[in-house]
Amino acid sequence: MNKPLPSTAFSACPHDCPSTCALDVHLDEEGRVKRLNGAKDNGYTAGVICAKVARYADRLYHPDRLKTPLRRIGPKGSGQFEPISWDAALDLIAEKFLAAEAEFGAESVWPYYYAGTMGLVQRDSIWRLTHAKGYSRMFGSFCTNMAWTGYVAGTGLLAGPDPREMAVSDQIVIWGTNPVATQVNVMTHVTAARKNRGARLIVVDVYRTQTMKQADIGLVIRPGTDAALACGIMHVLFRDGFADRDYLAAYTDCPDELEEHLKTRTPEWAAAITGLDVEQIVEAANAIGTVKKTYFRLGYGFTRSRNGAVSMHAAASIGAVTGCWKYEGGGVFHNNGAIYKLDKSMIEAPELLDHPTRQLDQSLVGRILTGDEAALLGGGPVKAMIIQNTNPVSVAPEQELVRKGFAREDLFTVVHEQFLTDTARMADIVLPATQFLEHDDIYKGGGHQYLLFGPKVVEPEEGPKENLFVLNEIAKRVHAKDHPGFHMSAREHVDWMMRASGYGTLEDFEAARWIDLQPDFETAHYLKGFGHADGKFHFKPDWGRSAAPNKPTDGRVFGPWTTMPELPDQWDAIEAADERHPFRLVTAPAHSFLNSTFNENETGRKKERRPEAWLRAADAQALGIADGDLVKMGNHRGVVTLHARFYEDVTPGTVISEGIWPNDSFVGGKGINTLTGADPVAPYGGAAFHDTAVWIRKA
Ligand SMILES: Nc1nc2c(c(=O)[nH]1)N[C@H]1C(S)=C(S)[C@@H](COP(=O)(O)OP(=O)(O)OC[C@H]3O[C@@H](n4cnc5c(=O)[nH]c(N)nc54)[C@H](O)[C@@H]3O)O[C@H]1N2
Ligand SMILES: Nc1nc2c(c(=O)[nH]1)N[C@H]1C(S)=C(S)[C@@H](COP(=O)(O)OP(=O)(O)OC[C@H]3O[C@@H](n4cnc5c(=O)[nH]c(N)nc54)[C@H](O)[C@@H]3O)O[C@H]1N2
Ligand code: SF4
Ligand SMILES: [Mo]
Repeated sequence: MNKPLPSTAFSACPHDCPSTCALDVHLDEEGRVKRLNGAKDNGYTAGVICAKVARYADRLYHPDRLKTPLRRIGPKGSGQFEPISWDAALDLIAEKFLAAEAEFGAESVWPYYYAGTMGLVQRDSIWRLTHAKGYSRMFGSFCTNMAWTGYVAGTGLLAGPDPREMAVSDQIVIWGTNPVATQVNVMTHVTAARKNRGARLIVVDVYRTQTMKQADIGLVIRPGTDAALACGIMHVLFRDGFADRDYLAAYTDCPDELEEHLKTRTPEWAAAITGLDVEQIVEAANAIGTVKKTYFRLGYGFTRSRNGAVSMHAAASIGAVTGCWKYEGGGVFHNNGAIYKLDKSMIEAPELLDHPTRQLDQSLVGRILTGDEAALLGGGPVKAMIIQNTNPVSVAPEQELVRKGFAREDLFTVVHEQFLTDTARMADIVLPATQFLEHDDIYKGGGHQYLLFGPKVVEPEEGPKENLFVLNEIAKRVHAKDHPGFHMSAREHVDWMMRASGYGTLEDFEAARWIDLQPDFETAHYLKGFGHADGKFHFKPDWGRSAAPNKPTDGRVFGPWTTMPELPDQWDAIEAADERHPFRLVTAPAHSFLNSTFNENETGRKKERRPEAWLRAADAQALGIADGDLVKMGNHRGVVTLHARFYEDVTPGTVISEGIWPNDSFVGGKGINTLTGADPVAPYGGAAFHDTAVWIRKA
């Protein structure tokens, strides 16, 4: 029989993951999506993607996908909705937004979004509406603030050596990230280096992750003590003659001061803080000191603490002491945000904002919706929201307040979603959203250097609409200031942005699939100077005044920033354990979920089993807790109920809970972020998701 061969389309992964994979999409004879693969000819993706995206057909054709707009008919959060038409939904949204504006001012409307899609058109068009109407702006703080602030404090720029250079490195240090779960492509290049060159792998984490299981040297430290480890390592580097003094003199701001300062930061000092043995610290320092081509891949995880910016800066400083930056396969990489010089003005229309508006902190959504004056920045209440690409009723900290806020009968909430998430369940209007294979967009990689086109591959069913459509339709109905961006398709936006940025046209882009924007070697390795005005790496950042890619526009500085250490040092700002809260909780990512995305998927859910608290048997038994017992875990923010599991590869007093599970998968319906704090981290905000003191007892 002559069966027609399945055809292939291409796209790019839209999810909030540093890998931003180039995808091949395999279609069946009816044009339905079957399976996704990593593009082999993309130098970073190199044919590999994670399992959850490979089986994307499960998500695309999931029976629970939202197909029609819904209007709430029961109490808030009851899950009782009735279908309505798109026109009726959009008209009602406009009516409510206009009413809020008339009574409470335009800033009572708060468009709220995050990176559920990383597509620049679909994710960021919400700014055009925000600017055009003078609605409250959102300060994004869930994810990157401490990491970017800390890295840029040192380098002056959010960019670094080509991530593909990991494959030609002699040693890779994976610090505070779990790439086997969170960005699998790092492991592709690490594995190549190990196979081809016998490269050594060093991993720093707070438990023995799947990544650490592959390491030659695995360092399990106490949460929030990375700067102590970094200082202990740098002490040995100076002491034992591993510091590259020529490099230090040419490329850094105050090497002598640093050396002097580190004299007391001995391995013994660092061991007492981190929980490591002195020998482990010395072994790691010797490894880093003797291998010139060392590539540091610094992640986000270790920065999600109240001292996170300081930890990132301290870890990044190690590379400036050894001078590993000079070598191909060496240097310190975190993210490539700064290499993409994109003109986003058609998408975001910043010129439409003609007066200052407040910038409400995304992570403080619970406090904001419950009327906290400080969080509201002294302004009036939030009365209406449109939410796209994020699930705050699960992922945001201080869930008790978040739930209370979203339960307000006087709050009008629109949630544009693919599934009936915990947040959508709280909405007044739910709008069905397309998935990335059903709309066009453009994506840039954080963990690499490609700009990728992600075209629509399949037609959505009747019902789901793309973000761009929803925003443009609302803009029209709320009489937003007009802008050409409100009248362009996603393809037209991509074409405009490519031309305006000097990267060619959509036509070229579509034919090429992606553009490699890797800067030249000398630039990427800062051999012509670092990003600061003086061209130096700064061991001594001007915390509170330093440049950072993501800080509030009104000059706000947060937390006890005036006590941030001048030079790399352990900073005592974490939520320390005390007698009443003897444990420190880290809410690490689950392999099969991506934040709360994919937790609708049966296969993934089965793999992850259930929400659990992993702690040492001795810690548990001292509380009369047996393996598998149901336990309560709590602090002043709230209490969650989940199962305990004995787990020995953590320091005493540390608890790991993997994954952001749907709230109803917890006994009692309260998710893990009931326990995490929203207080903005010094100096430029961010949420300390892995820095929580808790008590535990048998349920
Ligand atoms: N499978 C999966 N992939 C994901 C995600 C997911 O949830 N699941 N999330 C996506 C998103 S939004 C992001 S931002 C990235 C984040 O990816 P990563 O950069 O990997 O950051 P995290 O996932 O927060 O945490 C990574 C690791 O940091 C460790 N960690 C926590 N506290 C400390 C500490 O104090 N010191 C040290 N040394 N380590 C610590 C955790 O145990 C965890 O193993 O991943 C993306 N990819
Ligand atoms: N306890 C704990 N909490 C955390 C973290 C942690 O490590 N521990 N990590 C934090 C981090 S790093 C982050 S980035 C945040 C992320 O948290 P969120 O930004 O909420 O990300 P997701 O949970 O992935 O939810 C994204 C939602 O967007 C929807 N979506 C995807 N594409 C589209 C689209 O095109 N249009 C529309 N309208 N919707 C779309 C998806 O269906 C999904 O429900 O969570 C934070 N919360
Ligand atoms: S590894 Fe990250 S970017 Fe690649 S397919 Fe998976 S979620 Fe998407
Ligand atoms: Mo994130």
